[in-house]
Amino acid sequence: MADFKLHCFAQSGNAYKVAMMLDLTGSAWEPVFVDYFVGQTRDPAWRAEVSEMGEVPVLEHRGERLTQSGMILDALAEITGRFGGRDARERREIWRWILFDNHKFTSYFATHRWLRTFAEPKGHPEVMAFLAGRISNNLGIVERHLKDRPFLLGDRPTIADLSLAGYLFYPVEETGYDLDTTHPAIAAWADRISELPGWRAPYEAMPARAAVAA
Ligand SMILES: N[C@@H](CCC(=O)N[C@@H](CS)C(=O)NCC(=O)O)C(=O)O
Repeated sequence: MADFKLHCFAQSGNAYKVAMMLDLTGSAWEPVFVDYFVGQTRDPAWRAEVSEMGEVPVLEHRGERLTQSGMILDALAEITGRFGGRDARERREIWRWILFDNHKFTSYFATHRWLRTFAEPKGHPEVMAFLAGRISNNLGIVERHLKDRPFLLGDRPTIADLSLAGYLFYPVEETGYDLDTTHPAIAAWADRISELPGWRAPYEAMPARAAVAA
């Protein structure tokens, strides 16, 4: 029987951060498909029952419902004893990167991908240009940081890596970013994460329906 139930859909990189952690820790988990593309997360009944914030991921564990990927990753690090900080300094460093990720790294990258690939109508060119500028700056920051260390905190992967990498395993046709060409340190880091035992790509780990205009 599954210890964890993850409310998710495969196109969600935020849900994927948690799916990746569950896979890498060898946790017994099962997905609960959320039909985002027909508006399930905007359904008042779903919000009342599953998440008042109207977002996945939602993780069910022992009668508790956890939301917000960063907080869920932190809880899973505590529950599994894996990928967390070993001392207070490391725990602060992890949160520093998760906050940067949620505010800037994932948020602009995911919004850009959404407006480019799934939204109808597609994003206005001026909006896309604004997002591209922010993404370029943020990718540059992470690229520089990873030039001389294999993972964000150094030699060992942590939940900070899983948070920031959440959207980097989707096809280039979806994201519009070929990081192998433009950001080699980030691409090598993503490869290192994908080589960890138990890793699966987003469309293998979580259920999907073909995207339709939401
Ligand atoms: N800060 C949140 C972001 C979660 C989020 O944006 N989830 C998206 C899917 S990737 C969602 O469920 N959106 C639902 C909606 O906008 O209706 C986290 O990290 O968990």
